[in-house]
Amino acid sequence: MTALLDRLATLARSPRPALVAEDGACTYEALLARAGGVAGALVDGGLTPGARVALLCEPGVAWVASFLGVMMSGGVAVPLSPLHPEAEIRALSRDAEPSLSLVGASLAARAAWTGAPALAPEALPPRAFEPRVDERELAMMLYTSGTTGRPKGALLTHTNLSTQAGLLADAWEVTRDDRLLHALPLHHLHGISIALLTALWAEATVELAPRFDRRRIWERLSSATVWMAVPTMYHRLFEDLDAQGADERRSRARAAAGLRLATSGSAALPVGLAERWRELTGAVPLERFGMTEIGVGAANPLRGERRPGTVGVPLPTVSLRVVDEQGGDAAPGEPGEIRVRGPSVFAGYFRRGDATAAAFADGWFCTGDTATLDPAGYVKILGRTSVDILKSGGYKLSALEIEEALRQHPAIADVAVVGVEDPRWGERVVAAVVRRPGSEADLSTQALREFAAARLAPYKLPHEARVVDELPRNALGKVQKPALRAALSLPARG
Ligand code: MCA
Ligand code: AMP
Repeated sequence: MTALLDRLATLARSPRPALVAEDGACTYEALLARAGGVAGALVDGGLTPGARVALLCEPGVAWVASFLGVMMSGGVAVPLSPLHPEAEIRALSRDAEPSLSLVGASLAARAAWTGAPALAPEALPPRAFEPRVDERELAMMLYTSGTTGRPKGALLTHTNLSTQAGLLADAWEVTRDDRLLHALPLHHLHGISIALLTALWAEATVELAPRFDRRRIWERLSSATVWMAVPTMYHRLFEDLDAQGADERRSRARAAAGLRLATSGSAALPVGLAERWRELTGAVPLERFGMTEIGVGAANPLRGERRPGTVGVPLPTVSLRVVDEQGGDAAPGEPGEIRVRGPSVFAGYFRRGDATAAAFADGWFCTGDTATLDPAGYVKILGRTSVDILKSGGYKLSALEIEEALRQHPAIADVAVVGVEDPRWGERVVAAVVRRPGSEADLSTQALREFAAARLAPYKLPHEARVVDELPRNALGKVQKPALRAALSLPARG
């Protein structure tokens, strides 16, 4: 058995509230019976251990029961997003080759996109199910964008997920008395493992918001003890707060100050935002650094000194180095690449032995993040080594993937995508396009967003499109993105 499933098995009779969501509320007992129903149906449906199961549901009880059910069945959950258009779901499903899919009733019309026989989780009768799964087996595959045009499937084992949930529940002292307000998407590690599984590990209650709705989050904060977010969410909450009258602002400040813990991750939290949160609540958000492939690597302490502008110190069991260009440990204060090793580090990329091999050096996972370590061990992230990886609103985006989608446009002869610093999104996506000679098509930002929306999730669409005569290229034909930025009068990257 696995540590996480073991713990959940002990909660199979727990009357405590597990979830409060749009599609209902349930106790741990009810949640685990529903998850057992999913696991049983998958096994009855012929699922073999290690086979992939696509998961396409709105956030809610059905999503969580489906996810836990796949884990219990010995299958590998592949969470897809209702935000993704048909072309993206089809492309990810072609890569994942799921044996079965679990598609929520409200999304039934999309079941065929997964290319697998679909079960509706709401229709499966609850039942007791005893998992027979080993820690070393795969539990989940998450698609993550990278330095290639196509997202890669990152494979996480039961050990990875158990370790991550246990580490964070300990570090953040999460208990059954906590209530986590959860508004993160459920197709990335932050929403799934860092937030949801950490809370379930501790028998806490999770309020799953159907989406991030600023007004609603302010309303619901007063009944929560824990809030986990990306920096853009803090920015959005302040935008909404600033639009309120004095009385409302005071009442919201009281609600936020009542939280036991507010965390920030997935992208750099600007120091100004952290300070505004401190003015409002008395404490800066607890900022931590994570990655799909490693879970949370470093975090500021719950009780000790939180240093704004840093992501804190490595968590227990996480070995973290900052490595200089010569491959040795960088001196304190000197920049280098963050490399990580330990039981939370993933098992590799699905059917991409080449990419997996390239991601490790001597057993250490190479994050592609540049950072310094100070003498007290605090990690300060300076940026990413690749110009082709952007972070917008906490989502990792591949410039190459967006370029590929825009290149399908008949009037676009050439295209390059760059990220530009932005107070709301962290980075804003700017596409420079070269018009095909003789074409008269509309290449405005709006027109290109509409064109690309059929191929890409809305959060990957360019915020801005600029038509240029040509792209600066070097002798090998590679686009010079720093020169392009300068030509567009865009600021250099941080
Ligand atoms: C929404 N839009 C975006 C983004 N989000 N555009 C660019 N980047 C985005 N991130 C688009 C919408 O489609 C819409 O377009 C317009 O912007 C305004 O949308 P709105 O609904 O107002 O946005 P929002 O709901 O406020 O969305 C912001 C958000 C969302 C809630 C912050 O981006 C989000 O959920 N981000 C979380 C990502 C995340 O979980 N990352 C974790 C990766 P239109 O106007 O055309 O309709 S895991 C990770 O990084 C590691 C493990 C870690 O350390 O955590
Ligand atoms: P993802 O691949 O979506 O899991 O995103 C992981 C990446 O998010 C990391 O490699 C970092 O570049 C970035 N990231 C996560 N947390 C932070 C943080 N607190 N500060 C800066 N960057 C972060």
